[in-house]
Amino acid sequence: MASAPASLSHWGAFHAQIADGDITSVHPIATDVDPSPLLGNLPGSLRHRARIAGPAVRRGWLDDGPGPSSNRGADEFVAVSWDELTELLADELRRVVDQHGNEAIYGGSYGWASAGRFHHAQSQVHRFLKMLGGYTFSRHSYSLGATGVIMPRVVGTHDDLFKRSTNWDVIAEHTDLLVCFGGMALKNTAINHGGTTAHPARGALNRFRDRGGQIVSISPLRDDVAGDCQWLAPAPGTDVAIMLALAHMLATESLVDRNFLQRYCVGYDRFERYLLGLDDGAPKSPEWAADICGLSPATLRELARQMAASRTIVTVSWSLQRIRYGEQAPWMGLTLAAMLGQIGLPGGGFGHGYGSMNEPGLAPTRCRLPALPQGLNPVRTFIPVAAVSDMLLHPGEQFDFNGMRLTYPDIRCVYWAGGNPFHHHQNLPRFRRALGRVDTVVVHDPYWTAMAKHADIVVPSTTAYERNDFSGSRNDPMFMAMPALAEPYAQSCNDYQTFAALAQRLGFGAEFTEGRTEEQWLHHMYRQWAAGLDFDVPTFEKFWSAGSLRLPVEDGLTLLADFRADPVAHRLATPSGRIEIFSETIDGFGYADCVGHPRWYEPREWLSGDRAKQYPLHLIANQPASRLHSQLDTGATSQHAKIQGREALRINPRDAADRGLADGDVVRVFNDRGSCLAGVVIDDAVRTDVVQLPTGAWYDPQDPADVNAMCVHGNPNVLTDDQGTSSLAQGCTGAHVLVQVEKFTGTPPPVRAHEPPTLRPR
Ligand SMILES: Nc1nc2c(c(=O)[nH]1)N[C@H]1C(S)=C(S)[C@@H](COP(=O)(O)OP(=O)(O)OC[C@H]3O[C@@H](n4cnc5c(=O)[nH]c(N)nc54)[C@H](O)[C@@H]3O)O[C@H]1N2
Ligand SMILES: Nc1nc2c(c(=O)[nH]1)N[C@H]1C(S)=C(S)[C@@H](COP(=O)(O)OP(=O)(O)OC[C@H]3O[C@@H](n4cnc5c(=O)[nH]c(N)nc54)[C@H](O)[C@@H]3O)O[C@H]1N2
Ligand SMILES: [Mo]
Repeated sequence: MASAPASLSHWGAFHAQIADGDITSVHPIATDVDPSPLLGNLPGSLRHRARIAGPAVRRGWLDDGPGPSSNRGADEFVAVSWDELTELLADELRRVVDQHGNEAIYGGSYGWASAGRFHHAQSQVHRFLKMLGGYTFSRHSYSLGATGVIMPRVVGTHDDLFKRSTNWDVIAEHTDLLVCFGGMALKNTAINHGGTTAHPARGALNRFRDRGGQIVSISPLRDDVAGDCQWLAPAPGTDVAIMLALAHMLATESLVDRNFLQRYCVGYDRFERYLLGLDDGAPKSPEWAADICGLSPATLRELARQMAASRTIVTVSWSLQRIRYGEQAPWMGLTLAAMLGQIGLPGGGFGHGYGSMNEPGLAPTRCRLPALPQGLNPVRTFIPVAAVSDMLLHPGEQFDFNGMRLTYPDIRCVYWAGGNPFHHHQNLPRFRRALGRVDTVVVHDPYWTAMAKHADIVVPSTTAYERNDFSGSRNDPMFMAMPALAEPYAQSCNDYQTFAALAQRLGFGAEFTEGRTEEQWLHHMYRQWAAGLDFDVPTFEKFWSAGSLRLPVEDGLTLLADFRADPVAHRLATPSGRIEIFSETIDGFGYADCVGHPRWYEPREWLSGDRAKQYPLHLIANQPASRLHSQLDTGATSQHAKIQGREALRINPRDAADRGLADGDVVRVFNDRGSCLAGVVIDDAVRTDVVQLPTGAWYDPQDPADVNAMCVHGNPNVLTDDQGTSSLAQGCTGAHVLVQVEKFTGTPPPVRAHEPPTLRPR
């Protein structure tokens, strides 16, 4: 057994023990004071039976050729050689381009894949498809679909809200009160995009509390904040009404900082008319909000006064914008913070995503990171990322997005590398129907995920631990080498090699590889990067043998402190240069579902609506504590959290008793879109009328041939609504859905999610 040098994952840096080509155990690096339990998913992951051993083609596609098929996900596969795969795939790409044009390839390919700057699957697939002549692309993310559109319009940026957020140390030292809409879930601070090497959030919150700091957590789950806090559990999806009531209190009790609004914002007057109900006759008072959210007017009043009397940060989790009308919560949170007038003061103001990612609160590096050159996409057609089923089902139809009227292209080939739509997309029965319409689905993945099982052409990728790479994140001082820990599994190949072979066959091999091997690319990217820095870094060879490199960071940041200090020199990138509480631009779009100022909209999936009469439980489909999305669902940490092999559904004791449920039962969770099985955990940390079923259990249809089949494993996306946040952002709304839950009687069907499909020799 060999102990390998340190490597990096999205959820932490670690040393691994390796035996027989697999990771046998992992130990966090010594400097990580609060390592993530997600590391426990790595042992056994490299040789797991769910790995894709070699190239494979769906039987029906091989026999009948490209074309729409309802058999995706139910067919068997045929093993082919790499040569055959390359030929088939290159010919099919050529056919689609020749017959339908490059626009007919959807290379949205959204997903997190693995940490690593060179082998980053999305960078590889996008570079390749650009050189092929282009592809229909996607904009924004499932993470921040609404924020990514609304916040640049009203505060001039979305990235800087995270990258240049108020530092944890500043919060620990200066903040008195954290008012956390969506809580501040430490489970989510396990991870960061490019990898993460330290987890400072818990320690910072401990120091904050030791200084007397207080947390008010507004969330349906008590354990969204670890340790002491005031827990308020309103009806999910009503945060904007609560924020409005707090704003109403500030406005009517002369607690608004009008100097701040005057100097740094535009449009407060227009918003205040709405707030006070001058036009609609409905003041957004604590009484008004109480009817919506279920918190008492007294609680709201007291909170508003406490906020005005303290050094306060209003934080909004990312989950609050992953629901219908998701643009409103971050915009209204910012507006509330602006009314308090503390934006830009140490320990005061606004935060977005503390407890959503190990990024807000961490100091940004002073430099960019090495990157694979991407080139330009000759095709200009795109969709907002979560509109994928709409696009596939409605070619030629028009839709609204961010002030534009766009048309869905006619997609013939869907190309995915590094993501899992059967994890991330909503209404999976609908998505399966959408996938059935195209000629060809190509998937690169190391594992037989549901997306791979629904593909026509399956390309076995290596994992991050079977190749050399390096990685880092923009809010992490450590840039890490990621040396291969094991040989590639079976016939799996780096995505780079696959694209290089395809490019070769398609006639742009030299352009794609620039004549470099993996090793030469790492050297080249590092040197290019080093040459552009204004400080010295070691040679590549020295960096590689040291295993890591510490980058300079900007400590002690306060969000928008520079803007506060000088709003002219540091004007925001909004039309007015200021915070736009009223946006003329958005108002000018004329959307009914997102007007010129933040406001309350009644959603369909909520406890006080008509739909709740049939489906009376509000399901929170949040990020799993036991893994990253669907990744390494086979691992020990993920498996230990399952009940009878199914994803755990948490339910309040009262709601469980009403349904005669006991801990460990299997339940059917359903609505009119679909159903899944889950295992019961009864827990009073969950608000009444709410159930929680995290995302990430691999989709496992009881009858793979039936698009409407029940998922026997507990994937909540068979239930969620596939609708955008609004005409403005069209973001993902998967965080919430109404359901009913009943005890499942009889023998539950076996879970086959992690079993490979039937694979025949050629
Ligand atoms: N209902 C609901 N749905 C949601 C959410 C929610 O809150 N509620 N959250 C949404 C959010 S925020 C997100 S970000 C998405 C996440 O959705 P995804 O990012 O699509 O989910 P992952 O499971 O991370 O998928 C990554 C895939 O890449 C594969 N992979 C890893 N390394 C490599 C590699 O080197 N090459 C290739 N080719 N593949 C590789 C992994 O095996 C895995 O299958 O889910 C969204 N979906
Ligand atoms: N362990 C782990 N960490 C992760 C991920 C993962 O898969 N696993 N995924 C990462 C990714 S890609 C992203 S984008 C972030 C996402 O970060 P978030 O979107 O913030 O994460 P969630 O866990 O979906 O939601 C956080 C909490 O919001 C609360 N909440 C939900 N709805 C409401 C509501 O209507 N009102 C209020 N007040 N609270 C509500 C829920 O109780 C939930 O636990 O997480 C990242 N961190
Ligand atoms: Mo995300």
